[in-house]
Amino acid sequence: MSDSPRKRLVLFDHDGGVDDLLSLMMVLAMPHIELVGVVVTPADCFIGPATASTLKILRFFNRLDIEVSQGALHGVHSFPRVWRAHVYPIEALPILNESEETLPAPVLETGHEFIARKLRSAAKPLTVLITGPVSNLAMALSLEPELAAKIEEVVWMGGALRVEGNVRDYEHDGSAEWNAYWDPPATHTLWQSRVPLTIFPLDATNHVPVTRDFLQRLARQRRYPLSDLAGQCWALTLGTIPSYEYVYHMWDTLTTGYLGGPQFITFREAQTEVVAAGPSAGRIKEVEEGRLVRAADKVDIEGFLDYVLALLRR
Ligand code: AGV
Ligand code: CA
Repeated sequence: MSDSPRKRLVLFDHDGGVDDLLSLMMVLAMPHIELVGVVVTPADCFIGPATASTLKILRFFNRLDIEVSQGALHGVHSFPRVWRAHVYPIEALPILNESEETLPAPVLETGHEFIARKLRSAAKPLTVLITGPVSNLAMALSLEPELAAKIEEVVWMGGALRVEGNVRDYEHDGSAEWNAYWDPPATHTLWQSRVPLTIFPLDATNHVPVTRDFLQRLARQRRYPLSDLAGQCWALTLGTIPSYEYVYHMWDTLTTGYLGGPQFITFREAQTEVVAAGPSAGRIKEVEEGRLVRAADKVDIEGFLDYVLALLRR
């Protein structure tokens, strides 16, 4: 732990997917990042095992001093239950259960209260990294709009601008990405705020499938406990993928990797709006005069994968 003034302060809100927990490991492994708190949103997970997994990963890094909060807000559209259950085997992995050190309870504040307190009390602006729905931040900002001044940048995995979405649901046209679709009104609310928004839509994350070749390279460095753990997490995703996705992707891990390796990503400016309801609910579409966001677009895939492998060598 260190309070070096040159470290970037990051508040992380994730929703307990395998990809989200891998992102937590990456952020903890980045030397120039100071993680100031973690929120677990009950979206692409069941909250119990997702919170326990989060705490066990913090314990694995010897960072149980970092506070964890549970989100209390629920979106309009539930994630498929089979996806939400992916987190159960993670919590049970032997490598996360070797330690006998007692896990602390999460804080009593709910996710949006916790985010508000962390921003309010921050001595310098925070980066808010979100790899699930944005409900907690949207609520915190609508209750206290002045907190926007305490945010350096919001970095969010979500949206599908010029590519198809990944929602397959009744009465939906497939144009939305799941994190935006879980709570379309919250996504819409965040879009009305003035915080600098950097987004990682499917347009960018489609470039980074988790390939067998990548997993093989990870296996070769298995002697590093973090590589072993990460490899087991990714292995659990095999066989869980709907056919239209073909393979698991580095959705959240690409987004998180940007904090440590921005040079591997190319961005473009996009003017966008959020569809709040109806058959395209949660769609983020480009429109003239829309809300300006910085959208990840292209990825230096080789450079990025090398970086991830290096980060996991510990
Ligand atoms: O839409 C991508 C988001 C990311 O934050 N999540 C997964 C990542 O954590 C939803 C999702 C899309 N396809 C999925 C998802 C799948 N096949 N399994 C689990 N979650
Ligand atoms: Ca996620």
